[in-house]
Amino acid sequence: MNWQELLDQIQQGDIKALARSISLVENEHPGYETLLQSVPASPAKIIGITGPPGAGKSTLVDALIGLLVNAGKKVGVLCIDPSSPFNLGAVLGDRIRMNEWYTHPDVFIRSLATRGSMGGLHPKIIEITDLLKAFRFDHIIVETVGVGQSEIEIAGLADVTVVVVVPEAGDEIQTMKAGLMEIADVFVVNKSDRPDADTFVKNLRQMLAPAFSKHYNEVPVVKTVASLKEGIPGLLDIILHLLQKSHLNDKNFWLLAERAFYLIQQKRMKDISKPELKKQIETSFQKSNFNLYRFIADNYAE
Ligand SMILES: Nc1nc2c(ncn2[C@@H]2O[C@H](COP(=O)(O)OP(=O)(O)OP(=O)(O)O)[C@@H](O)[C@H]2O)c(=O)[nH]1
Ligand SMILES: [Mg+2]
Repeated sequence: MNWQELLDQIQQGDIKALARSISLVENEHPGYETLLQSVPASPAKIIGITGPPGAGKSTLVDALIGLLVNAGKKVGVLCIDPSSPFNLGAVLGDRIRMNEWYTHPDVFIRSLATRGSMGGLHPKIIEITDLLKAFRFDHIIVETVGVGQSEIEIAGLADVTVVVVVPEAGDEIQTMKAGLMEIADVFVVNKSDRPDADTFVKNLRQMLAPAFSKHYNEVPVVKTVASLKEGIPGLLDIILHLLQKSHLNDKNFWLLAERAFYLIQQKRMKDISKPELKKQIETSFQKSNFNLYRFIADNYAE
């Protein structure tokens, strides 16, 4: 494998080379680290879009792509489907929602199944976004369904995290508070064509108040009707403003630390599997005096 040639092709804007490199990294093709280690630093930022299933994330992304492409930008989009790779529902949904962009030369869209990784995100998500950066996209958007861990993890990946909710989710908002509320840089209340939208926005602002007692004013709440492309320019302005601001504080370094932590964790855990652990424990149990701490000290000493 000539990794340098592949990287050159990616940097020259060869979409096929990009798609191929993603597959190679996904499959951990021998030597793929060489490619990643050669990717030069890039100023491209990651916009994370998360929220409950069906909130209108893909419709919103579709509208954001439209604005960015019109402004002459190149956009890379990753849609992460937390369900099994056999559930094609969400992938098909992305296809339909972003149909217009699948063949556009300035847009690249890829759906990734999480394949039951530890958290909610795709196990190679950091690496794949770095490949998109090598392609010199101006903007990279990552859509994840906010269930379980994924919404927490997206905050460690994205430079700006947009949380999309819908007016009817009144009860849900209480339960997701701990997760989604803390990670949101911007709240989008989509489907604001619904009659109870204003009440919902008011409730959301109130709910944000205790959580962000000091700076809740800093978390904007934007009303949109993604299906009619309403409210999208305002949202994009806020996102771009926040991206710019993230240059100025040390959030950058926290994000890099977060990503490094994740990558180190993956590397260290690489050869450890639960079924294998169970087998070893069973064997060791049959000997005598099983002790979990001694088992670990004996078998997994640093
Ligand atoms: N009424 C209304 N419907 C909307 C709006 N935005 C999206 N929808 C519809 O909501 C449905 C779900 O939209 P998606 O964009 O697929 O939602 P999603 O959050 O990406 O869904 P998943 O990726 O499956 O979690 C679709 O039928 C959209 O047409 C909106 O602002 N108002
Ligand atoms: Mg979607």
